[in-house]
Amino acid sequence: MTVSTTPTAGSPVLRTQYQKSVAAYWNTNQQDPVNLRLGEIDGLYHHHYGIGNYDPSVLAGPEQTRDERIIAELHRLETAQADMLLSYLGEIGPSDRLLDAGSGRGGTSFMANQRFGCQVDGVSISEYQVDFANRQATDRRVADQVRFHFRNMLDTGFEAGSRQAVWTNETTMYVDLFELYAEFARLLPFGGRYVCITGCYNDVTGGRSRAVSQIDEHYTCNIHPRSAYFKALAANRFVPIHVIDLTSATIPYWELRAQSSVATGIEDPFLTAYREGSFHYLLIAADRV
Ligand code: GPP
Ligand code: MG
Repeated sequence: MTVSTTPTAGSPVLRTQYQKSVAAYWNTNQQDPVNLRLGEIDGLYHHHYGIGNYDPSVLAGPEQTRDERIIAELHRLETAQADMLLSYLGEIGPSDRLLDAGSGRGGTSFMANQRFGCQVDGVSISEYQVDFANRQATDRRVADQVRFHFRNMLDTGFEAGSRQAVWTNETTMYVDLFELYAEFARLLPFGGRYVCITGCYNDVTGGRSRAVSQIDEHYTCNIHPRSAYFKALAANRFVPIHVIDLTSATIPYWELRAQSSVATGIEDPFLTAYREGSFHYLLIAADRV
């Protein structure tokens, strides 16, 4: 057996039993049509949700092509979510370097490269995802600019101050936020930007609701309270500049997904959690000072 290590630290990529179980989930539960059929549309494979209103005509048109229209619409909303995240990275030039922390099958990384023309590195603790995304990079002829690495976002091994911006697109529920932001503070120079889209539970309504616990169980994750983000950012020299509650913008995506052939069963817990107010879908953009 080989134990892959990060180049600088020499420590194993998967450090804990929990991380091994998360990696096992993403290495094996990968054939869900909710992700593959959407990705096949244009080769952007996302592992995050969507925002914006759906076009109601997708439900009204001819029955035989209805599901196809819904799938294309879900994909459009997921791409809109990634576009919004990227629009908060600030001024990025072709010579800047970006980090996608928890890069999945690479969708947001490829969009960033397209948008800014710069180099992007993605890290994931799933070797399946890293291989998949690197194959996509080759197919898209951007393998010299967009690279995916089997590395831990808590210990990326990249050089200190090497990134103009870092983002997490729905990945922070797998890690300790204090450890994560300590690593990002190392990677970003003064004035660097961090953007996060996440689901977090509502401190005002109390602890994890039943619906939030069901989401945790489904994905083997640990959704953090909203407050944890701001405590961990402040403790690591990050100052929020934008905080946007996207909860109402993501509900239509879940309503549409619930009516599609690619629904996975997690739609009801998301809709319940958002509607009852126990859970928020948040964008946070913060500057490293
Ligand atoms: C999965 O995206 C996203 C997560 C596991 C993070 C959890 C997010 C929260 C907001 C709590 P996916 O595209 O792999 O999920 P699915 O297969 O359900 O579409
Ligand atoms: Mg998905």
